[in-house]
Amino acid sequence: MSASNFSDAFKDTREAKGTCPFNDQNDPVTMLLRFKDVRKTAHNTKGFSSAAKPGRIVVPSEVNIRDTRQIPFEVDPPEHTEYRALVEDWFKRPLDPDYENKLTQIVEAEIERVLQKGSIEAISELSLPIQSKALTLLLNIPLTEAETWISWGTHVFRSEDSDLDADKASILYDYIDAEIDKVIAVPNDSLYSVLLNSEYQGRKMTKEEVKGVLILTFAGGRDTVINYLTNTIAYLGEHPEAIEKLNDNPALVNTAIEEFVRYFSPLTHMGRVVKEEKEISGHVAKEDTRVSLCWASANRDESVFENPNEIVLDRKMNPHVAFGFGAHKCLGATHARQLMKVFLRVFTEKVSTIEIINAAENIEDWGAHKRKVGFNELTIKLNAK
Ligand code: EMZ
Repeated sequence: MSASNFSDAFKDTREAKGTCPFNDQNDPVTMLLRFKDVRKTAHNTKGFSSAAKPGRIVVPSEVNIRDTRQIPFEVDPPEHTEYRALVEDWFKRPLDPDYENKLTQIVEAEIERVLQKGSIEAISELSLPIQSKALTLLLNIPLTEAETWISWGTHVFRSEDSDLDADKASILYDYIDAEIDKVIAVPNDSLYSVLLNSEYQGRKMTKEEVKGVLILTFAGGRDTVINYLTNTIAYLGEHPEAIEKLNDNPALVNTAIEEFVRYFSPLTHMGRVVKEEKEISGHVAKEDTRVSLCWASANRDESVFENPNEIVLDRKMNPHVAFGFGAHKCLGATHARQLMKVFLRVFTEKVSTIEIINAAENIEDWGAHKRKVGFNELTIKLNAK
């Protein structure tokens, strides 16, 4: 089986039924698998809420390891709209040429560094350092801070032995608390300071609210971005002709990144709590139960995407939902897209071929469905141009 093949785990159930149950820590969730149902439900923020107990809309649920509400992610309109407006401009900064240049320098340095080595493990030696260093730009803090985050590993709430690791999570919470206190004492130009000076409903944001935005910023784009980068490397390793095509044709990079993110769908799904009972593809969603919007399944829906299981680098119609849909669509998407673009540009400029030495798949377990989301290990050798 090839490393860069990510099969459609949900195909049969999506076509036959459209939904499937998953028992998550005795708070069952019904996964919605069809593109149409996923979009409609994501759009209906009144009937399907994100403002449940903190952690409950995440699958697996994080209610047992988190009390802080992630903002704006776990808030419904109209409050959501006001929070989102406070952070929207900041999260558009990746479009500034200066930001893009700095990001390019970071990615170049990381790729140069591993080109000097023999074989490398791509997640720990390339994807994780790139994700962490890029995040210093989004937060607008010194690059050296990334070393601490690299030491945390791929996911901030999950570890090798456990899907929900409270001890690991508290490292992040304590770190953010300490950073907030430092910035209160000595204000700077970072996201922390900007948030601490922001006004919500005519009053300053509280420390707890600022922490909520920061937890989301650290957690939301971590394993997702790391998996995206590693999976893309595996694809390029097995499709060397794509390296040349992308390097020769910069415009192709724009459609390719959307296609990779559709195909890999690094975030499998996200939950909602039902506020108004509704029938969806035969499932009666009862009040206060959970449903999940399965982005990964929707992105392979053959009624929307032609040849959904193929990577078509220049795919024209690509209304994927890998970054979510509706009011809650990914706040970090501008940063992620800029990183995806810069990475592909620099990588195809410097690397000629990739040898895949060892690949250990990371398989998510959603009860009846097992889904490959990335790798636990990807050992490779990069050959320079
Ligand atoms: C939450 C989530 C956000 C959650 C867009 O997704 O990402 C997950 O990886 C985290 O565990 O807490 O931030």
